[in-house]
Amino acid sequence: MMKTVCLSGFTPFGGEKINPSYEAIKILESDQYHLLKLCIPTTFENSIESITHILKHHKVDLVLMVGQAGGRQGISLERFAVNLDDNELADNDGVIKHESIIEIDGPTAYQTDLDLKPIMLDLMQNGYPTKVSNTAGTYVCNHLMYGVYHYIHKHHLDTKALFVHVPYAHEQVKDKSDTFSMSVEEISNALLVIIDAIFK
Ligand code: PCA
Repeated sequence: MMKTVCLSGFTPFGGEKINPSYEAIKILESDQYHLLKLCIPTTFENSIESITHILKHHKVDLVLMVGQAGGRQGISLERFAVNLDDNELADNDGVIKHESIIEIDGPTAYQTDLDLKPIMLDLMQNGYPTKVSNTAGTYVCNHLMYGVYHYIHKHHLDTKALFVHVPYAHEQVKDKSDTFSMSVEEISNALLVIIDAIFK
């Protein structure tokens, strides 16, 4: 049976014109997987629901959530989501959250069940610099990751989930000196390597 993969990226935020997370998903094609692609607004409100709505109506084997982490020097595989929104940067609704709990009845953190090391090794073998990250931050990406893990846990779903942060795309760093970037094509290929590694 063909696996169903829900792929989510975000809209641009923080003054950027593009978000490489969604640009990479847009061009990702595969005849091996059934892909459900989502572009999620970079807002605290309703971001989680964009994915839980899909999980309610489809049997999804993997949710691969992707976000931009400008300044990071490669792909980051996120290990933890914490039950906290806390950021100086407003979301795209203009909302700033300070020390705000995401799920009142949720644990302090969720940890991915996936073994991240083999995924990292496959990415490195394909030439993509990769790290396992122990924090997805406390902005909208962590918010989405936490909410989706909470939903999967609460509903005992047999759905794998991973959050991946990707660096800036080349076109975003033209006015930034000494900032790491990858092409959208490379990021897209790296996402496919991740999906293959998870189902290996
Ligand atoms: N990155 C932000 C939110 C949207 C995105 O692509 C983050 O890391 O929280």
